[in-house]
Amino acid sequence: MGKSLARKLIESHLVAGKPVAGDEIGITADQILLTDTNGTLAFLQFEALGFPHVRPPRVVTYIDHNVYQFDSRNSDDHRYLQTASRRYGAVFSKPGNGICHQVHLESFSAPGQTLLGTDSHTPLCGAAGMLAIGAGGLDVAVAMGGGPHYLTMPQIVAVRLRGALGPWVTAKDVILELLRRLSVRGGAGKIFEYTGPGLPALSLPQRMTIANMGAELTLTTSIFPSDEVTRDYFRRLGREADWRPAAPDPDADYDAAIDVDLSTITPLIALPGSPDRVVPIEEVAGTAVEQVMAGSCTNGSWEDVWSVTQVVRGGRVHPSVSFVVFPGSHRILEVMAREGLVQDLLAAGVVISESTCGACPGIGHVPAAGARSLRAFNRNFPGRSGAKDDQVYLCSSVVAAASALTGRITDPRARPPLPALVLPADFLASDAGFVPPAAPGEPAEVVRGPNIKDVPLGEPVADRLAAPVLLKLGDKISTDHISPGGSAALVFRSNVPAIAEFTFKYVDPEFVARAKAAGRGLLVAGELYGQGSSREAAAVAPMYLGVRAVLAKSFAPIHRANLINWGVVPLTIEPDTYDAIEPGETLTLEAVRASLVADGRVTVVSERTGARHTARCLLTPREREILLAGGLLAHTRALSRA
Ligand code: MIC
Ligand code: SF4
Repeated sequence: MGKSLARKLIESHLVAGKPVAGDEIGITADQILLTDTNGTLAFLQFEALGFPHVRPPRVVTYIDHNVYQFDSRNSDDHRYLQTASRRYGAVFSKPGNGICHQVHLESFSAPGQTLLGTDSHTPLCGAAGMLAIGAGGLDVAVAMGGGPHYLTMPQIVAVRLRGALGPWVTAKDVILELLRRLSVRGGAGKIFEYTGPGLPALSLPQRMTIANMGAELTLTTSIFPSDEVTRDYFRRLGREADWRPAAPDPDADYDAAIDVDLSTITPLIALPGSPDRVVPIEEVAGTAVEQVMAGSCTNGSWEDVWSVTQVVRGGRVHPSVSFVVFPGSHRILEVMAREGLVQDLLAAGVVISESTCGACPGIGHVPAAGARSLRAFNRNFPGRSGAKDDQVYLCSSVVAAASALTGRITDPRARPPLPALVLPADFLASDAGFVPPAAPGEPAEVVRGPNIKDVPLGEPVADRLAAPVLLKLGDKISTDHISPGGSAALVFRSNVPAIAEFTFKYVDPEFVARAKAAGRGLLVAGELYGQGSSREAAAVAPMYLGVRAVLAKSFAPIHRANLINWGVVPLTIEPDTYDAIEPGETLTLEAVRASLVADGRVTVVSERTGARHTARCLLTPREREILLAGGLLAHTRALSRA
């Protein structure tokens, strides 16, 4: 039997373990990307680990989230990232140069290579035949120093595409359809590898949208082959020399397969609250919206902004709607200007933002109380837009554009079909937004502003832990619930004591005070605890507030890795244990260390009822050492003292 593309890339980068689904493997990263949110802590940890220089051939630091620099503390972090990048060997991408994933694909992606990023949508570069994985900052810091990236070998699932998309149906609808079928849990522990006769009809930007939003399925990553479509795009980017073919064997073996007939997909909408609450557009057509947003790392390609322009050209954004477009990169904005799109959008009353994440994680354009916001973005977890009780719907770029004109969610199929897409002859643009690292021997000082605080250390796991349940949560708690976005919080990603104050802000405003008063605490949750972003703040902030273990029915993989890296015990519990636990009660975790070493079965005793439950924490030997020591930094410190 032949090999899938994902397996080939894993095997060619394997440095530890056996690539058997479910086993721990270690792979090398050829490329790394950092952002100005998680990347700051990652670089601080890289320094704390004592590495002299980045080891992978290509490391790029992007200022893309806090681009508006609302506060000098953002700029402090950016200056730190710029000077640290220069000193330690990373390319620096200036604020406004674009959103990491889009820019990375355009300027650095390389078919057949691996990419590790501090952001959960790093898999976007899988569209160009890379094995691209998102991780927490500490894991990325280790890989920056040349260490392997450890992960559980995923199952590799073939997604067999056939047919072609109909008029007004887009790649966004393909990924929303997968979310509708499989839910946000459906991809945990899996890689989706796209194959089949429908593939050549999907452009590279369409593949980017699908690979990007695979993160919402909780996939380890998504991958497309690098074929003639990829080559054509690389040629237009002026990077044909970087193009390589990358494909599965014709008789490739997969762990499972999913069939998707592109011709049967229709325009879809995700209802507020979760990207998998997907319904056909007919169910919500006519709903009034006050805000429409398009762009972001999911729908910020030239093709997206071109289709938006086609829809609004000659029209006028509805008086009650604010319509903002976030181009994915400065390059795209430059091509938009060259090709006349900027003029057409402005004439229709569209606001063109700097190329930044902006409204997507709640940085600016926060909706009014109760207002409905329709977004061609990827996430709509409650509160993510920066407003409590927000009403964010997700859709494609063309649905966004058609709705911006009418002020209501609008099915674009009533309109005549879009003209066939004609790509510009090239996507060549200025590279002035990149700053190279210092040449060898050139002096480069790292500047730490007042917002940069020391990175806290976790504590070794206690042998016996008696602590109150600080919060009992339901299913699908996202990292946006745990450590919310928004400009007020995001300014503190390099300042753990300060960002800790935002923990569970929208879920329970009393949480922080309660945790501080208790000194030590536990969290109890349902399925898929920690889904969504790779943000380490969602692990380190609760740890800083005294959370020593999370008892959940299941965990999102990146968040579980982050908890271990910060010395917080991730315990899996059965539904009846979950049901039996009351918020506020004290639980005793008996012989924790010994149990983690023995078989990972930890006895949990309720002080209230005396009931004894078993929770499980199955660890690899590497994870066990890290967790027992109180996390990766504490573990590394202990090793260097030994
Ligand atoms: C997101 O989309 O949630 C973010 C903001 O890009 C995060 C990164 C972060 O929180 O720093 C992600 O996706 O990992
Ligand atoms: Fe930025 Fe949104 Fe993409 Fe995250 S999902 S990288 S916040 S645009």
